[in-house]
Amino acid sequence: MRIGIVCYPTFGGSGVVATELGKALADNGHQVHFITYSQPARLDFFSENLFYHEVSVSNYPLFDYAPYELALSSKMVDVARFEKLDILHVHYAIPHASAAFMAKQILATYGIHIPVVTTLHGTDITLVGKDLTYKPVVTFSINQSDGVTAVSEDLKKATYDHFDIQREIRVIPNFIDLQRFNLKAKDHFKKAIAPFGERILVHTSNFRKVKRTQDVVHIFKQILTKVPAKLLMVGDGPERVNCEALCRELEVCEHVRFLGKQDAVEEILSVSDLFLMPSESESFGLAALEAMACKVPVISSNTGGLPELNVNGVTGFLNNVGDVDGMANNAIYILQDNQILQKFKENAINRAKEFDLSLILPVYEKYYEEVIEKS
Ligand code: GMT
Repeated sequence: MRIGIVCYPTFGGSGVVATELGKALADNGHQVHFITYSQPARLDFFSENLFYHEVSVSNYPLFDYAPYELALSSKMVDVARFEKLDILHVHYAIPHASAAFMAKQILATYGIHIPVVTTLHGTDITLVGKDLTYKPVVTFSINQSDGVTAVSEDLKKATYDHFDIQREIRVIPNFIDLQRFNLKAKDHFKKAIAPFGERILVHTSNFRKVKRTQDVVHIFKQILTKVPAKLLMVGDGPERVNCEALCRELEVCEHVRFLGKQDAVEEILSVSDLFLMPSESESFGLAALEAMACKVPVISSNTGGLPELNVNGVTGFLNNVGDVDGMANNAIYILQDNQILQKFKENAINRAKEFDLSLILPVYEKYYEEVIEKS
């Protein structure tokens, strides 16, 4: 197939999933055309089946806001026509699904029919999408897509609950490339971070409010009272500065390292003992799956799609959002005993294997075929 993929080319989960899917499809012999405003973060190599088309938005003094969506639709039309795409797959509804709808209408005037698949990732539904500013357009463009997928059962349910959706939403969970995410021998790094064999906790995110990153610091403070430990904070975003201030206030700075945005997250996860994800909402929790693939159990909130990934008492624990004490106690339970920790680590990696790319890729391929045939 010739597949067009539209996504946010950033470190965000939806962009990562889109890029990894495109790479895997290309490896499987499909021709994949990425249409984004800059080179996706994990698309930094050459492959004969991969193409990248940059959307550039020309500005004009009249525009307070440059019309990105129009530039994107125009680029989709151009790529679909000249690369003879069979299908367009857009990740994250806003504004990709409506831009695709517009492109589809324009392509029809050239006698070209191209089916559109929209994958819902989370905040496009649970946060931004249901904001009245966007809701009518999001509802319309989901209904107009030829295929709609959601990354968890919970996100599917949230979409039906919050929007008037008339079509089937197929759940295709996120996946992990176990060739890349696996336990790597990084003992020297471990020793540098935790010279006295302290346990290493890790959090990775975009440090937005929805991630409740300050809870991470509070949980860690409690863990420190029982278990010698270090905390690695990976990523960057608006809440980082507040987390740094909280570390000073709680006097835990000497045990916490803010590493900023990192490409080789798997190396950091490889030295870690426990992953903390106390998010307010999380449609899937890709970062938790990445941790599990590197044999790291997860303490997470009991929200959104997280219970579909993190099995309570098996691969980690789930607590209500904001239950810092509960999360700290569960973390201490896992970290205090070597045998318990090892058991949770084994369970985490075994669970991650259920989301292996090789299992999910054919599901997407079959879904594309189904959508093309039906439309
Ligand atoms: O979590 C974010 O803020 C980024 C966001 C995105 O769209 O990139 O992540 C969402 O999509 C990921 C990939 O499907 C999911 O694993 C995340 O759980 C989801 N985030 C939220 O629902 C908050």
